Amino acid sequence: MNLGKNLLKLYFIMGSPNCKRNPRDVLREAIDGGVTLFQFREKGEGSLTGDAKRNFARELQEICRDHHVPFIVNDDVDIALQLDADGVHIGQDDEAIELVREKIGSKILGVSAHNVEEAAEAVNKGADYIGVGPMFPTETKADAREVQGPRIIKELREAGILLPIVGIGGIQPSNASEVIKAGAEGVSVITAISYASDPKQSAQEFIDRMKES
Ligand code: TZP
Ligand code: MG
Repeated sequence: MNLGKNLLKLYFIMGSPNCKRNPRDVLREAIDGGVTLFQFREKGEGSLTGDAKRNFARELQEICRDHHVPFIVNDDVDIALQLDADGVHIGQDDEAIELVREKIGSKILGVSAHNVEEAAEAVNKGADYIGVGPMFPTETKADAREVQGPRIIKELREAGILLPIVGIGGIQPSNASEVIKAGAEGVSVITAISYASDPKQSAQEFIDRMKES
């Protein structure tokens, strides 16, 4: 699928463990501030499973639908298909890329990549975009790899990777433009928005600061 030019610009990722307030309100406010794409990532301590996970996903999907923001599901291809989500994001330890592509047809497929080899494989196997990180130190993902910095995005571009890229990990309004300048189409953000006292204002700040780059 050819992703719209600005679809990846401000890619908000969230699950219930990432929120100190009602996640539905956090998502609505973040969208009001300018989020362009949303990923449901229900992971970590206290995360929902089974029917509760699916029902919660459906609620967030409806909020996205009401605001015309595409809804992506992390890892869980079954839920994505049951809900007719707009896409799926998988990591290197999840199901094989080609298998997921086969299951989801033309839905959006995002793949996490950490080096040129993984990025090239994602391109060859039909990913629509790649997520690259961690850009900066983060406490949100317990098993995050070593910080790579925006430099890795520049390296991927220099190696001929043309697929849309989003940076991830420790991204704040203050460092987002470094990621864009390195060659990314957008930034993926969890806590800088989900923990913000004012998610709308945080999202707006991201958009404003990225205009400068
Ligand atoms: N993958 C690499 S870092 C990360 C994920 C899911 C966590 C990003 O969260 P935050 O709060 O934006 O640093
Ligand atoms: Mg995964």
